[in-house]
Amino acid sequence: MSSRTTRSSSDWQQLDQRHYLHPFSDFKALGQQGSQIISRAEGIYIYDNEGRQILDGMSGLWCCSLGYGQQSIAAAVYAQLQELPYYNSFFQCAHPPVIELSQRLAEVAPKHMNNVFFTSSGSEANDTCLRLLRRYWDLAGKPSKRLVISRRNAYHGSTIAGASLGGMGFMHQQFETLSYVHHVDQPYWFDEGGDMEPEAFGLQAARSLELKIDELGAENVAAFIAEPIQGAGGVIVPPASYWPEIERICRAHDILLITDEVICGFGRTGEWFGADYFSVSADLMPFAKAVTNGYQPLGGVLVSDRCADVLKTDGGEFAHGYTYSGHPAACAAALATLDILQEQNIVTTVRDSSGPYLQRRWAELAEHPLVGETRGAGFLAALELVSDKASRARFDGDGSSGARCRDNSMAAGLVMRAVGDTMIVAPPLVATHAQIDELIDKARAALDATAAELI
Ligand code: PXG
Repeated sequence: MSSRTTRSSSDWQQLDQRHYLHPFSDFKALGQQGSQIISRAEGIYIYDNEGRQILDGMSGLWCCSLGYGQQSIAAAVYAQLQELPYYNSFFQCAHPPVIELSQRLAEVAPKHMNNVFFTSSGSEANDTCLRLLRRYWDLAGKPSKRLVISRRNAYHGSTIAGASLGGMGFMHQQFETLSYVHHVDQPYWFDEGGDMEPEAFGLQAARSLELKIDELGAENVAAFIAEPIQGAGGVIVPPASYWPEIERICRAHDILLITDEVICGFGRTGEWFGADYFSVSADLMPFAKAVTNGYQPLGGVLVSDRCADVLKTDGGEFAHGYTYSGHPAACAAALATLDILQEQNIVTTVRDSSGPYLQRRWAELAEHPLVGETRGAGFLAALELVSDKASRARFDGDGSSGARCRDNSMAAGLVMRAVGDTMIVAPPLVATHAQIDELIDKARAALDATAAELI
């Protein structure tokens, strides 16, 4: 065993505090508290440095959909590293794994999407969308279409473009956002729907897009971008009225529709993509995360024939690309991931069996005194912590109840994430019914412990 795995947790914590700047962290608070050291993982469980087993209710960070210990993915990466560890696709070159993966992705994508541009992350995929949009509308003879509309409380990554497209105010405060990105309402009925019926609220939220298009002028708007189900924003499943109206508005005003599939893609909803789940037709679909089961950093953009035909036939260089666009080892990981998803019928199992089971069991938590609503789709689920069910009132409104519940959940042996006072899970798609029962038992234990502290 290497020295890397034999240090004590406190040694790791001290070194960590001294040298490592964590993503999205309050460095000072983390330094005082010490980070939790996760040392290994197997199946749907992670293990901390003391060997304690924790059910990973978040699939890593929404990416390890097939769980851990998938030997065929590891082996495919290793074999690829030996055969051709790196070569680029610039200067008229290509290599077998990137070509094969492009074809395999076209197979699982909606029929009208047959081309793909690769990146190494979801953020870069969204940057790529902005570059594709501009190029497309220039070539299509409508160069004034340059504005992009997104939503409040969206998450589209943390590069300047990704974070500008995102609608997180606390992120916007820390940098200069892109001036050509605008934000409209989100379809978050529980927090913002007031006395409206969910379906009427869904229509109203969708129509905030049309109002914004009217304000900006359709001739100036390139695209609307949205997560089919907001993930980091709190697993916000829109009312059924929302997506058909969004699609109608985009088509009526000739505005391209981008569904950000970074979380919803590759079976998370029980369909291959979130756009399939809501039966909407997107023009661009950025993806990342579960495409490699999180085993290698890979993202990309699936491009509709409408856009690809213009880019390919109207010619000229698309001046965009990354050193690691289509990295062979990342492509090998994605191919092995697709093999498992397809050979083991994971997506249809989530749609027909394990997804409905998770949703049924999760909905039982709605009876808990702290829970104002449960919701979900496929292997995504959320619940709202409230002090009063009828009025949907929060305890403190500062997210502290959520943080307590998250800590109690970890103590109960379950990774459950808090987004403010919304608790969310996105467990590995391979979880069995018995493991779903275990997740529910642990979530209930976390709620009970939180209730004991709050009530
Ligand atoms: N789009 C969506 C919808 C995402 O959820 C990104 C783009 C960016 O992907 P990269 O690979 O650049 O991180 C994401 C990422 C959270 C959390 O706290 C969610 C993400 C990332 C980090 C934290 O839920 N999603």
